[in-house]
Amino acid sequence: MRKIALIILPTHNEAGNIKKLIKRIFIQENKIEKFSLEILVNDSSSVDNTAGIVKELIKKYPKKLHLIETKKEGLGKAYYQGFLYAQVKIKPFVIFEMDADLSHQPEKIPEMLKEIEKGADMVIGSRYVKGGSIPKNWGFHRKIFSFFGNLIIRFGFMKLEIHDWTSGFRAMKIWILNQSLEHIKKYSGYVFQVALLDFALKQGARVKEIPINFVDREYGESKIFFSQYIFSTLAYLVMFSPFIRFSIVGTIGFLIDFLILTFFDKGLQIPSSYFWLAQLVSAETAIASNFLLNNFWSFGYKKIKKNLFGSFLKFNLISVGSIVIQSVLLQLAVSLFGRQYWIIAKILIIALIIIPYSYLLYNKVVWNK
Ligand SMILES: Nc1nc2c(ncn2[C@@H]2O[C@H](COP(=O)(O)OP(=O)(O)O)[C@@H](O)[C@H]2O)c(=O)[nH]1
Ligand SMILES: [Mg+2]
Repeated sequence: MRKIALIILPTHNEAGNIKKLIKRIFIQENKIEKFSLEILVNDSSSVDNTAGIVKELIKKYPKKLHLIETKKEGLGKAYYQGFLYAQVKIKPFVIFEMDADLSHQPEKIPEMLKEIEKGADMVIGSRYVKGGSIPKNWGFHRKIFSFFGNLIIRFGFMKLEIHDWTSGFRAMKIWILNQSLEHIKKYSGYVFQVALLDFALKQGARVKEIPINFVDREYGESKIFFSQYIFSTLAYLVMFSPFIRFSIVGTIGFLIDFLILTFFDKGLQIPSSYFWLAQLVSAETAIASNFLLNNFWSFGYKKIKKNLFGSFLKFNLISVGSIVIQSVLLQLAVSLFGRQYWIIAKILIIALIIIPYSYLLYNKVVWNK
């Protein structure tokens, strides 16, 4: 028996595109061995008879073409409703997200399914890998937003290996959706694409990108609102990026270290010869606080439960490593450029070396789920 691969097409006024697209999708079945294709159109408040055209086509493909009609509440909401319907009524093995304006080429569907067969949990049709592209005639601001938006997200999540976070052409195994529906429910606009991919990665999904050439729509117009998109994406990053949380935790650690040392100095007025001990206590308290906050918050999605102490020791070693690196580099900088530059040198060393060093090692050695 062939498994079902369901393509969800959200539509809002796509009368000029939908018929052509559905035909082109079903033709792909000839090139696919292991799956049968079905389509679910979620049409929201179209006034150009998009739903009427789909209803006509259902007569031709009664078992394979489905339609739901909903209120227009944004792309994320439209997919969410489609996923729910699919989960209950269609039970596919793979679900595709795809724009209905012919920007995404149905001819890529067989290749994406091949990657699923080879073991990927999610396949992204990517505009930003070798061989992929965005339309040449896109306005300057749209190119900039799309390109830099992706770059910021890649660095924000420190997941450089994924190039196209906002692509709306994806195939994924149903388990990803079963697990992430609760999480993505809150995101109605385009940021939902970012939320879904972020969540899938945190669940351990194997993600594969294949190049696509994104074609500009011929009929109708784009419904994207850039300002809203940018704002919600940044808000999502601040809330969920482990890297940004890790940076906040680091700042808190710095303040703790500083406050405790000040307390020893001004509050307890310890003798000067005991400063080393005070520094030891304050640094270790900061390290412990960093460890706990990272475990329960920054890396909460891969929290360590067993052998917490062993992990804390590793965490300490990495922290000691960062102090040693700082000492060596600061000494080097002072002897090369002169001692008047030590503050700038220290800031640069922390930003360019210590933060990436510790983030990487914490991920690889301590929280290495
Ligand atoms: N059901 C539904 N579909 C939508 C909504 N907003 C956009 N779409 C569809 O989502 C797809 C992508 O939208 P589009 O405006 O082309 O975005 P762009 O390609 O990023 O400019 C198209 O198939 C639209 O018809 C919505 O609120 N509800
Ligand atoms: Mg489009």
